[in-house]
This record gives sequence, structure tokens and C-alpha cells, in this order.
Amino acid sequence: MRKAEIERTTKETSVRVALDLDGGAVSAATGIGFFDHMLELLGKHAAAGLEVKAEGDIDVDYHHTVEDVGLVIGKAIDKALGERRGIRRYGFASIPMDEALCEASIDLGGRPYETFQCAMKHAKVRDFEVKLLDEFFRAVSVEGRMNIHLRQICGDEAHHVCEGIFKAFARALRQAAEDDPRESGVPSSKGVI
Ligand SMILES: [Mn+2]
Repeated sequence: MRKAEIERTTKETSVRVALDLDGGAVSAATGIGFFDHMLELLGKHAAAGLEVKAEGDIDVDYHHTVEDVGLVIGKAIDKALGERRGIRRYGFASIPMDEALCEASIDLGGRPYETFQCAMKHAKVRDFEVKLLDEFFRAVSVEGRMNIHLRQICGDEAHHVCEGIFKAFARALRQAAEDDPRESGVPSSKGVI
């Protein structure tokens, strides 16, 4: 049962995430249409069940909501993975979206780190700044205890680039969290993650 349900409420946001790494319903309602679209891609391409509900201070801007959804998704991944036994641990995906090509490399090795190399990071999709995805994935890496390296290889349409980044992350996560038939224990020479 690789599932988790996490709720987190602060003065800025209230976020609830239900995650099942082995599949299920996908939905997102954060009050930010474009972000919902990206979260739904994430669930679908990770082959996970992912339901996200958030109410945040989006009258201020989208920052708190995007970051806090990232923290709660990260926490849910960490909890759902448990002791991280028998998984592949590493995942990589290079995903095209028309003219855009994006890649993600991840390590579910227990340590947080995130890089976001994206030439489009100062662009916006309607009023959603691409740079916020950097905040989102940093939060996922911290609470999910994983390394996440994201790169835009090419592309000049912000919506395509964001989709490429989310799909690459999702596919890399799916691979890293998958059962490895050659790994019976924790995939680390330290014996613990
Ligand atoms: Mn789209």
C-alpha cells in the first residue's frame, strides 16, 4: 500500500494531497487553472493516483500556494515510499513537447537538492510565472527527500516547456519509484535511505 494522505494548513494556505504511487484517480483544484493542468499531467504521467485540493492566498500572488502544494506533494511521496525498499531509486526522462525538449533526473536517495535550468524561467503562461515551477520542485525535493535536476534543452513556447518539465519529472518519478526485481532491500550501500 504505497499511499499517503497529507493535510497542511497555515495562515497562507490550506492544502490536502492524496497520493497512491500505484495508480488511481487524478484531480487538481488549486484555484490556479494552469497549475491544475500541470498537476494533472504529473499524476497521469507518474501513473499515480493524485488528488490535490488547495485554498491559498492567490489574491496576493501564486507563490505561497504553488510552494505549499509542492511541500505537501513531497511529504506524500516520502510517506508513500516508506523505507524505500526494492525500488529503482534513480529515474530519468527526456520528453519532447512539439518544439520543446525537457529532461529530468531524479534520485530518491533521501537527500534534498533541486536544480532548474530553464531559459524560459522569466516567461509567463497567462499570469503564471514559469519561475514558480522552480519553487515548486524545490519544495518537492525538500519534503520528498530527493534530488531533482530539471533542464530545458530547447523550446520557445512557455506552455510547451512547462508541460515538458512536468512530464519529464513525472516519468522519472514513475521509473525511480518502480519495483526493481533485482533489488530486495534498500537500494543504497549504506543500507538505509
Ligand atoms: Mn497543455
